[in-house]
Amino acid sequence: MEKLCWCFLALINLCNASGQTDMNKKAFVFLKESDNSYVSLKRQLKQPLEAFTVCLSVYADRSRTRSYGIFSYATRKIANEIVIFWSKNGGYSFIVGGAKELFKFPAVSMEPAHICASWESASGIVEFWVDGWPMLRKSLKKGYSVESEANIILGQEQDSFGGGFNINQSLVGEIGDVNMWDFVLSPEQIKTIYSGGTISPTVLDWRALTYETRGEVLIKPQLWS
Ligand SMILES: *[C@@H]1O[C@H](CO)[C@@H](O)[C@H](O)[C@H]1NC(C)=O
Ligand SMILES: [Ca+2]
Repeated sequence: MEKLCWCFLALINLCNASGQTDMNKKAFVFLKESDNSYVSLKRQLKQPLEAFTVCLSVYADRSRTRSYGIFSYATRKIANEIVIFWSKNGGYSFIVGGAKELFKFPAVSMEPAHICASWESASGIVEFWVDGWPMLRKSLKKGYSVESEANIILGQEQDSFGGGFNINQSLVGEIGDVNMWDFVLSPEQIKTIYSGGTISPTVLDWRALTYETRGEVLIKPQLWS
């Protein structure tokens, strides 16, 4: 009996281990517009978030021709609980709890972008960093807390919990280095991340990622690292 239990535990460990992938220097690649290709990320989160930081690298067309979702965190109550979005109106939209701020950005570069976005409930301050540079701080949703039960999706923008995709908001390009913390990274820490260093992620860890892909999603070496 004891032996049987031990075997069972060993099996569970094996399952857990195989569910996590080190995505270091890899990217999810979306080659064309679709409303059914995406990556669903599993996170470790038990309590509502009073603060967070999301960092990622994205390589996609930053022009005025097309908007697309970059990071979509939906809860049962609010589809746009956390959203990072390229808006063809000329910048990055950052949404928390359904409230939006636009960070205007010159739409000239065709280079991969490194983005860090953070929010803290106590002050409502949102920060948005592009390639290690901070945009001016803004504020939204002071006193709010972000629900922990969420669908986190890359490649599509959710209009409902785990669905409601629009082909015209799909990501065409590549995304990687997606990490999330349940606190606001300091400016020094953001610079550390931007220059390739590590601050142990607490919510999503690119080096130990649990994910599922649907439709046509390729996993390829990053072009930018
Ligand atoms: C996507 O955009 C095209 C061209 O503007 C439009 O015809 C189509 O209805 C849009 N699709 C959806 C699902 O909004
Ligand atoms: Ca949408």
